Amino acid sequence: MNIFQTLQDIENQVKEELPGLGSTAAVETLRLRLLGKKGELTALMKTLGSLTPEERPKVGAQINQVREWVTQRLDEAALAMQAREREESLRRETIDVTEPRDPLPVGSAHPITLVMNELVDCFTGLGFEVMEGPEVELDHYNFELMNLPKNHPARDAQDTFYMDDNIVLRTHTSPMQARAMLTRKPPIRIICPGRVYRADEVDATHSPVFHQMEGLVVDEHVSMANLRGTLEAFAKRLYGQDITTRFRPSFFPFTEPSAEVDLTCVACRGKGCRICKGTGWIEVLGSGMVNPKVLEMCGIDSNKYSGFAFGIGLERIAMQRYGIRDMRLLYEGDVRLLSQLR
Ligand code: 2NL
Repeated sequence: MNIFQTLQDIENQVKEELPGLGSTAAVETLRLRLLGKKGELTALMKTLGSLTPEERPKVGAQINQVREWVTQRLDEAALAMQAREREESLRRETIDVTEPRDPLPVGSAHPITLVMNELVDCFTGLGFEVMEGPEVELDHYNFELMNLPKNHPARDAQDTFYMDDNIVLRTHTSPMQARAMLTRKPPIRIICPGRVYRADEVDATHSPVFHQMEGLVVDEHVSMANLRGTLEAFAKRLYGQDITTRFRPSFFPFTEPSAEVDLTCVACRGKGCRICKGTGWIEVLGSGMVNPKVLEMCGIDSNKYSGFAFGIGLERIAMQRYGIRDMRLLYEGDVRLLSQLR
């Protein structure tokens, strides 16, 4: 076949096919077909050997010219197509960062945390300071300093998780208050909220892990009247002005005298209902004047200073507040329940 005809044919192929090619990959396929090792132009070059020495330079120049022309056309096309492909992919992959996403489910604090925060607000508003401490405690702080010596029968009332002879999971937050008395000088006004542990079987009203908030005031001339006034203010602040307190004699080794404190039933405001079993009162906390023995063991002169203390169970308040009859519901983490209590 005529070489010039073939060259013309190659030029025509480029002119016809190039405009219709849709991708850089198609351009490269055409490049391979014409200029590759087994390409048409490469094949033509190989035929130069069969020409006469006079023809050879002229035909060789012609082939080179066409090859350069083809190379240029293909390069141009490839470049234009790359730019277009890039633009397209940018458009296709654009993310609209202003587009509203699916709503995230909103979490909330646990009922125990809500109650704890509320009580903390009440007491910090009355001038108390929050102190927190370890949940693993020395027997000395948890029991000895609270007037519960080893072999004292009252220890049995607080079934204790012993780590070893001297280390326990705290059965109340009192050890932190003992630290406060040991390290500070009166006036002391603190609350100690936190997790406490007792080796109880799980049932509707018991859990081996629960929460407590204790309060302690130590100063000169602190009296039972101050205790009652403080708890009255707390009750009214928490539940409203019509709520009051009722003190009943009780016993704790760490306070003397001691009192159980009832609040007006919040459900019936004192009229008597199922929740307060018709009495109009709900038992909410334990309290008393700090036993002078406890003051002395904690390095405070009981002739100069006196104090009051109280302990509030947070689970009980949360259960009353949210009408939960079974304590276990507070620990199961069932979102269907928790999402209703905010
Ligand atoms: C209850 C009773 C109470 C205390 C806790 C206390 C702490 C110190 C000294 C004296 Cl450092 N007392 N704490 C006093 C009376 C009662 O808790 O029923 N809690 C749920």
